[in-house]
Amino acid sequence: MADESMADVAPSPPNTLPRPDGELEQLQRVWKRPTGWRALTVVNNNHVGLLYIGTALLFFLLAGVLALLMRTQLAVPDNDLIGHELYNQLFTMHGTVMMFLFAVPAVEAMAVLLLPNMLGARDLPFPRLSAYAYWAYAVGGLIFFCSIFVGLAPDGGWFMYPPLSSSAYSPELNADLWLLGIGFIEISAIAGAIELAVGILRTRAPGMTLDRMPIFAWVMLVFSGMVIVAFPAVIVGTALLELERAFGMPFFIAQKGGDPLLWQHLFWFFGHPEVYIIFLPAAGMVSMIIPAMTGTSLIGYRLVVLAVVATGFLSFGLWVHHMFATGIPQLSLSFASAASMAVSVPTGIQIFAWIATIAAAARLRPFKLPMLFILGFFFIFVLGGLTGVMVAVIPFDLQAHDSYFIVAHLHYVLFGGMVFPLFAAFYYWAPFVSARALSEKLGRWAFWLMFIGFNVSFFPMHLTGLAGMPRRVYTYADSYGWGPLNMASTLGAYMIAAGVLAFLIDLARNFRPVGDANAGNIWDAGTLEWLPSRSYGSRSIPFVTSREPLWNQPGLARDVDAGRYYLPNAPTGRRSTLVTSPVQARPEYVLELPGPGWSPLLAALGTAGFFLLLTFKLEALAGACGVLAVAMIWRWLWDADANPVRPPVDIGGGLRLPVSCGGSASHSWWAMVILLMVCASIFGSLLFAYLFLWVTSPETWPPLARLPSMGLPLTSTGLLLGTSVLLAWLSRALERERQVAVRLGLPAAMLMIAAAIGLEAHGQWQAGLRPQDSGYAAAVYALIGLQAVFVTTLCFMAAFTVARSLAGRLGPARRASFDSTMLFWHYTVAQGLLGLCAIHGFPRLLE
Ligand code: HEM
Ligand SMILES: [Cu+2]
Repeated sequence: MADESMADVAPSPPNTLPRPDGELEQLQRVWKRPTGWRALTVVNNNHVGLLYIGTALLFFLLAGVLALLMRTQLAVPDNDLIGHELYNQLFTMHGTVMMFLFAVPAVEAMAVLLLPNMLGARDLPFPRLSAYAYWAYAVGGLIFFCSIFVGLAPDGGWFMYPPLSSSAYSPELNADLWLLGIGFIEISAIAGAIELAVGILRTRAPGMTLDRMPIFAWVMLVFSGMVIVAFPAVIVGTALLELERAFGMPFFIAQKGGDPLLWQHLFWFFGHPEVYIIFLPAAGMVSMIIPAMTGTSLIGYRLVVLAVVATGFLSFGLWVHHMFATGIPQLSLSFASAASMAVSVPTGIQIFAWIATIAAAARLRPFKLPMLFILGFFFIFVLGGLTGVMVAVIPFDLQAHDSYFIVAHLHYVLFGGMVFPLFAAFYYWAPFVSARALSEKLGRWAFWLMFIGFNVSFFPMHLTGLAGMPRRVYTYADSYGWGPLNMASTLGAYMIAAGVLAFLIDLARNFRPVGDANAGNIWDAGTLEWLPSRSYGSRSIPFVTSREPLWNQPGLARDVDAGRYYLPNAPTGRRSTLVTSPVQARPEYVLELPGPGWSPLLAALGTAGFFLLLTFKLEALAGACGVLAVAMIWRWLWDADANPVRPPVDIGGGLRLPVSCGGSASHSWWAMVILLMVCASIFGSLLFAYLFLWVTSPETWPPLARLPSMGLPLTSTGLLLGTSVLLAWLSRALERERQVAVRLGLPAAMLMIAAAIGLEAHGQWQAGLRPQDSGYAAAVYALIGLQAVFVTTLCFMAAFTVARSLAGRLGPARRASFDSTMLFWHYTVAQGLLGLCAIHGFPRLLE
C-alpha cells in the first residue's frame, strides 16, 4: 500500500529556486551536439532519431520510384518498356526495401526519437547501441539498394522462396546479396529493440508506473518483444539458405532430405508478425494523436493495452495462413484460419477506443492535418481489413491466391495501416523537433492527393485480380481486357507521388531541425514529450502523477523548465539520466551516459563491410572489416562500467542516489537477459528446423549403428558442466578480490568449452557424416556451427574480462563485464547441453 500512496500523491516540486550559478551552462556543455565533421559522432537518441527517420524516408522515396517504374510498365498492355528480368528485380527490391528498409526502421526511428522525451528520460540507456544500429542500417541498406544499378538486385520476390532462390535457379550473386543484406539489417533492428525495451522499462520518469505509461511506449515494448521473438527466425532462415548456396548444405533440397517448406515456415513465422510489427506502432501513434486532437484521455486505455499485448501473442499463431495453398494438413489450416479471424478482435477494440474518444471529444479538430490523415487511415484500413477477412476464408484464398487481389489487399493494409498514420505522426510531431510546424495548406494538398491517388491506384486492383490478372507479371495481352483498370492504377500511383512531393516541398520550406528550441506544445497535448526541451531533454525530470501530466499537473512545464524537479544538473560532470524501477518507476540510481564518439560509426562500417565483402567472396578484406568491428566494439565497451567508488549524488528534493549499480538491478543485466532471449529464439528456430526435417524426411536419418558412440558427447557434457561450475567459483573469487584466479580461470574455461564443441564436431566427422550428405547432416552441422559461434563470442568476452582485470578495471564492485560474461556463459552451456541431447539423444529415443 505504501507504494500506491507514494505514486498517487503529487509532491510539490522538490527543488527550491534559484538554482546555483553555472548549473544550466554545465548541462548545456555536457549535452552539446558535436558540429562539423564530428556531427557524425552523435550518439544522443534525439539526434540519431532524426537521422534515422530521414534515412527511412529516403528509402520510402527510392522504393516509391521503383513502384512508379513498375506502374509505368503496367499502364498499357503489351508494353516493352521494362523487360522481364528487370521487372523481377524491381518488385523484389520494392517489396524488400518497403518492408525491411522503410517500414520497420521508420517506426523504430520514431521511437528512438520520441521515447526519451515521452518517458521523461534525458536519453535511453545505450545511446551508442542506437547509433550503431542506425549506421549499420544506413550503410548496409544503401549498399544493398545500389545493387539494382549493377543488375545484381535479387529477383526472387520479397519472400525469396526456395527452390527459386536456391543456387540451381538463382546461381548469380543476387540472392546472396539479399540474404546477407537482410540478415544484417535484422541484426540492427534487434539491437534497436534491446535499447528500446530496456529504455522503456528502466528510464521512465519517477511516478510513471506501467499503468501511466503512454500507449506509444506500451506499443513499442510489445514491438520490441515481437522483434526479439520473430526476427531470429528469419536470421536463421537466411543463414541456412546462404549455407546451402555457399557450401551445398541441402536444407531446402527435397531430393536430399531437405524441404523447401522449411523456408516458408521460418520466413512466415517472422513474416506474419512482421505485419503487426509494422501496424502496432502505427496504431500506437494514432492512440497518442487522437487524445491530443480531442482534448480527451484515450477511452479504454487498459483495454487498448490488453489488445496490443494480445495482438502481439496472437500474431504468432498466424504464420500458416500464408501457406494455405501449399497443401498442409487440414487441422493446421483450420487453426490458422480461426486465429486469423481472432486477431481482428483486438484490432477492433482499438478502433472502437478511437471512435469512442473522438465521440467524447472536448475540442474536436477534425480538419487539422494529423486528424485528417487519421481519418484517411480509418477509411483505408477498414477496407483492407474486410478484404483480409475475405482472404482468411480458405476457399476464397485459393481463388485469389497470387492475383492482383492480394496486391490490393496488402497495400490497403500496409499503406493504409502504416503510411497514413506515419504521415499523421509527421505532421503531429514536427513541432516537437522543428522550430516551426508544417504548413496546413500544403499538407492539405499532400493529404488529398495521397488519399484520392491511393484509392484510384489500389481499388481497381481488386477488380483486376478478380478478373484473373496474376501478380508479378511484367506485362499482359490486350485481349484480357485488363488495360483500363491498369491505366487507372498507374494514374493513381502518380497522384500519390505528387502528394508525397507536396510533403517534401513543405519539409524543405518549413522544417527547421532543432537548433535549440522547438515550436512548443502547439496541440496542447498532455504527454511529456511536449515539455520545453533542448538537446539535454527537459531541464529537470518531472514526477508524474497521471497519464497526461501536462493536463493534470498545472504549472508542470514551468516548474520543470525552471529546474524545480529531479536531476536539474549534471551531478557527475558528464551526461546522465535517472534509472527507475520497472513497475513503479521509483528512482534507483543515476546512470552516466557516453558522449559523442567514433566507435559506433566505425563498428557499423566494419560490420557492414564484413557481411557485404563476404558476399563478393573477398575474404581477406572482409576479415579486416570484421577485426575493425570487434576492435571498435571493444573500444566502446571499455569505458562502460565506470569507476563505482564514488559518493552518491544529490538529484534534488533531498534524494541521494548512487551513480551506478551492479547485479540484477542494473540496466546492463537487463540488456543481457534480453539478448539471451534473442539467442534462445535463434537456437529455438534451428532446433525447429532440425525436428521439422526429421518429420518430413525420416529416411535420411542414420541408423543407430552409424551414430557416433556416446563416449565423446558424454565427455563434452562433462566439460560443459565443468566450465559452469568453474565460472560460479570464479565469481566468488572475484568477490574476494582474487584477480589471479580470474586471470587464470577464464582462459582455462575457454579451453574447456572450445574442446567440448571441437570433440563434437570431430565425433561427427569420424562417424563419416558430411554436411552435404543430407538435410539431416546439414542440420546437425548447423547446430554445431551455431554453438561454435557462441563459443567464439564467449572467448572474446572472456578475453575482454581478463584484459579489464589486468588493467585494474575489474573488482568486487565493478564487475559488470564479468557478470555479463558469466550469464552468457551459463546460457551457452545450457544451449550446448540441449544441442547434444537433440543430436545424440533424440535419434536414440526414437529407436
Ligand atoms: C507509393 C505507393 C506504392 C505503389 C504505387 C506500389 C506498387 C506496387 C507494385 C506495382 C507492386 C508489384 C505487384 C506485382 O507485380 O506483383 C508492389 C508490390 C509490393 N509492394 Fe508496393 N507500392 C506502393 C507502396 C508500398 C508500401 C508503402 C509498401 C510497404 C510498406 C509496399 C509493399 C509491397 C510489397 C511487400 C510488394 C510485394 C513484392 C513482391 O511480390 O515480392 N508497397 N507494389
Ligand atoms: Cu499474415
